[in-house]
Amino acid sequence: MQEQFNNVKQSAIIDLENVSSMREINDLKVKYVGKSGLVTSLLRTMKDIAPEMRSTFGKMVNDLKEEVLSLFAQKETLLKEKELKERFEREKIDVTLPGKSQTIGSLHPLNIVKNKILNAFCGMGFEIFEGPEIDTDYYCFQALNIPKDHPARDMQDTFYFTENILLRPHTSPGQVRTMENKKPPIKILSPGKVYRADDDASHSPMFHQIEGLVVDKGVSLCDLKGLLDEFVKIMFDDDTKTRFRPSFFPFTEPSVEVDVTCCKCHGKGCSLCKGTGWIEILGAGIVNKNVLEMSGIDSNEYSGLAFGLGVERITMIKYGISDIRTLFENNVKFLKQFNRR
Ligand code: FA5
Repeated sequence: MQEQFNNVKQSAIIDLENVSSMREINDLKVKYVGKSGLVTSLLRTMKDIAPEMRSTFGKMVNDLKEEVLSLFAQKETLLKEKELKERFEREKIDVTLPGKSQTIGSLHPLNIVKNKILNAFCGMGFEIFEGPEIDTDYYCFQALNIPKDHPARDMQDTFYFTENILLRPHTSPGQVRTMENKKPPIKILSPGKVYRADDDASHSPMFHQIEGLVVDKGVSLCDLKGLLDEFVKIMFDDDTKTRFRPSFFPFTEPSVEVDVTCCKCHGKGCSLCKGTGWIEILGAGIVNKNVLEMSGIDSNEYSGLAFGLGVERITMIKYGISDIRTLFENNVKFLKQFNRR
């Protein structure tokens, strides 16, 4: 009998030597101490044992069971330590390696310049008014003294949805909407996206304009010149020169276009400025009396000045960008140059 017990124990020792995972240990537990396991089966032979020997036999079976379980426990401890060691080895990290640095976003150059322009004018007492990008023929043209079929409509190659609904080709409708809702004195800026069927190195089909409007008693061309000279001084370096050129806009009389010296050639003449040495940044003028009257403002009592500038143009001049399209390609290498943090 003792030999049978020793054999079971010996067999458990040998089996345990060959296991290498917790799953195998669990299988072995079933083999030895499970319901039909080798140790448990010994108890079933109790009926063949002489009654006076039964308690000794029962104790021996229990002792054997405890010994086998203790062998399992020892092996389990060893295996767990081994598995933990292997896991640590697998998941080892070198805490001395440098971390991955986070890329920090920055404002788009157009937003940097737009904010600078808005700040320059807000510092001179202007308020901001934003109008809709999809607007009517009335606000974009008729109320600006450009009747239907007027040749001046060709100045802005407009995208129409219907005969009367269009993508605004300039921010000048902001003038009309403000004058309809506000009594003078008025001093507003109307920034936003505008759309035209234009596409080359200095023209984009979608671009940003900022409209400025001042309406008060006695506003004159001198005020316009002083205001824009001050603005150019704030925006550009001291070497940048300004030029006021007579021009035509149906909504201003007289009208001017303001040019600054070319960023690329500094006035010598190059492909960007088409050999002239100058780049136009804005259109401006004294608000046409018809426009004031159509918006309900007495043109005998009040006069106004207005200007509309292109944010892309000013950005290109400030940063020496020769192709407007680079501003919309979202090339991170290009955009990173403007991250001043
Ligand atoms: C106008 O849009 C007038 N509404 C401006 C104005 C307002 C005049 C108030 C008088 C009084 P113009 O079409 O010239 O004007 O455009 C103004 C500026 O927008 C230009 O000087 C230029 O800087 C910019 N611009 C015009 N077309 C484009 C384009 N396709 N891409 C990028 N910038 C443009």
